[in-house]
Amino acid sequence: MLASAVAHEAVVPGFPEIKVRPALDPNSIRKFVDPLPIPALARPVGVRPCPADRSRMIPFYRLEMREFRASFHRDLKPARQWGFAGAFPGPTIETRGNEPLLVEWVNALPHKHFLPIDHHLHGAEKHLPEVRTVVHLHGGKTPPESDGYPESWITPRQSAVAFYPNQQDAAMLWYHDHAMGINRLNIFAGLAGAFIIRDDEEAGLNLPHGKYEIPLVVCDRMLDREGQLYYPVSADPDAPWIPEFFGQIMLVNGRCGRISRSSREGTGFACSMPPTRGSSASHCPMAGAFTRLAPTSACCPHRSN
Ligand SMILES: [Cu+2]
Repeated sequence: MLASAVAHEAVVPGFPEIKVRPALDPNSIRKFVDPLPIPALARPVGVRPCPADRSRMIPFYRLEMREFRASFHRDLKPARQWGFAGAFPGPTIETRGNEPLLVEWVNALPHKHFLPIDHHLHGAEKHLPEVRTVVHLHGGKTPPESDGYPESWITPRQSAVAFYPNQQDAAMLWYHDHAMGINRLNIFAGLAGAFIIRDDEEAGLNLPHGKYEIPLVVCDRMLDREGQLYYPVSADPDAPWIPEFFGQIMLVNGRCGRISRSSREGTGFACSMPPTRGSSASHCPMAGAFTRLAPTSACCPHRSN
């Protein structure tokens, strides 16, 4: 619906009711100059009794949602973002099937949102706190009380502990905000990260692993010419919600401009812009595809496109 056409005009073709700040022209971004960032691995801060079996001690993680500034490309100014542990994507949580863990999700965000809330939407009414978060593990088989129900939100300076039994097959999942009425904004701001479950069956496939396995978090974002996140709004300031849009910039692990990475051995890792775009639709708040790529030394050694 919307891509480079907005690079030079503040209109969305065919959607005059949507206001768009002058957008960054994706063709103006230098390609292959930034290395591929790899999200940090989350580390447990201790152990706690397992809610399902108090005699068993299980890893306990604590992840703070914080505001931070980081640029999406070396030629762009640092952009205001929200992220787990002050990063987008947040730290990758890695575990094994049937190895339960606990996460304390901490809301350490400001009290004011920096993206446009529509208070007419159900669950985002004016009398409610602006900044509300609750974390859902997408694809996780999670008990109801830890599943991140949209109305189980917490506000700044609150936290909630979630229990993830991980009684499921190996998979790459993702965790993300799920708060009623504003989760499209919270995810757009950066509140998402990867969650990898491993098992023996996956290990038996002998796939590339260790430093040869890189999680990729791919999503579309709309950036303005200053390199700042920009969430388009309707022409009605009282009701800024729009049904959907597609950002003109693709991010891979929080960076744009076709990132590249070479290992010390000189093996190239391919990571180019995906041909499809993710949706930032409010009712379908996918932050993007979560995938893992193997190194490409077999098919295109020493290339980084
Ligand atoms: Cu989800």
